[in-house]
Amino acid sequence: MAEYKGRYRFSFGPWNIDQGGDPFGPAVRKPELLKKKMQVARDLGFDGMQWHDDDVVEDLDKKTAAEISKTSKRVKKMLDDHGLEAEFVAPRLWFAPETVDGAYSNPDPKCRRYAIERTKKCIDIANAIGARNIVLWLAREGTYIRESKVGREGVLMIRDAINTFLEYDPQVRILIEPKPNEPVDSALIPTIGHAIGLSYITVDPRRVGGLIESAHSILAGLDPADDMAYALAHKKLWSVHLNDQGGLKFDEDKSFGSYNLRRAFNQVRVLEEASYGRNGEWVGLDVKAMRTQKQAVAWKHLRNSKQTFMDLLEKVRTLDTKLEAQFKAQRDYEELDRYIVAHLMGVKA
Ligand code: GLO
Ligand code: MG
Repeated sequence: MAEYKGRYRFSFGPWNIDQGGDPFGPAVRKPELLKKKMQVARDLGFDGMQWHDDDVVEDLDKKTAAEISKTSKRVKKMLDDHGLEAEFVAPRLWFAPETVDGAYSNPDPKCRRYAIERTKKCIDIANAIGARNIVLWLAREGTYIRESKVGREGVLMIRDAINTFLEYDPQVRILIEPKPNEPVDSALIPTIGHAIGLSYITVDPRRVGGLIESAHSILAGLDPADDMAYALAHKKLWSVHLNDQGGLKFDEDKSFGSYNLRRAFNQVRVLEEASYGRNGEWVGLDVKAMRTQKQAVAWKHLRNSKQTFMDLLEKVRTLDTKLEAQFKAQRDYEELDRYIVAHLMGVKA
């Protein structure tokens, strides 16, 4: 067991208190003001918030540099007033007409230029609200049909874009959030292994790392705890989006641990044992309220996810690792299996 018993810092983004719309039905809740979302964060004991560039500056594409700076400062002040920090800003590169067929890997050079300029604005916003990290969720960097693009070229275009950002701001750190599909059929950077591989072919690999979302690993058929372990081995797990997922479905963003408690336990364990957080890493909760949830209580998924993390942390810290070592030495994995299940249920093995 690691000797570091750090305090975990939690964050979520404004999109995690949403209106409940889905591809088959409209919004079922009214939008909440940013101020209200910050109050929820503060009241639930979160330490920070995550941002899309246009969560900070609405209609970003239409704003001048002076307007961007002024609005960012206002949001920074709101954060300060609520005692919250900004963890990262992510460019929203999946909404504009220029990003219909991808952002950095769009076959049209004009569209690629748009994506790069938009990301530079995102970096400026991050600096203005006190975040050193930007997150690239590469939503549309991929294909709907394999023959539509040359995969190798697409990967190198993404690398070139990342190099541009590393050179644009010598301090910025770039966290790639991989996802295998949705909205595209097939992503160019589908897993953390791809993201880390990509980091090594940039001009400054020390400033390119990863953010792992549980659901995205599961959608790739992988175990999120193993994905986290892989990134930790490379010293490149710089943030997480904990949530849960009922198998290979759409990206459900369920509350952490709500579907598979043991899988959640192993994620907390891998983080704890690697002293995650010691270098300032955050625990982000990328969870959504169920569509059935009424307006007034559409924040409980955040409270519950954080509480489940803390409860599982207690389970990690009270695990009898001597007993576990004995089972391992005897190669009695059936006994180990039952011990873990019993420990999670709080019953005798
Ligand atoms: C979608 C992603 C998305 C990102 C967010 C920040 O599947 O999880 O919510 O986390 O845009 O980059
Ligand atoms: Mg996410």
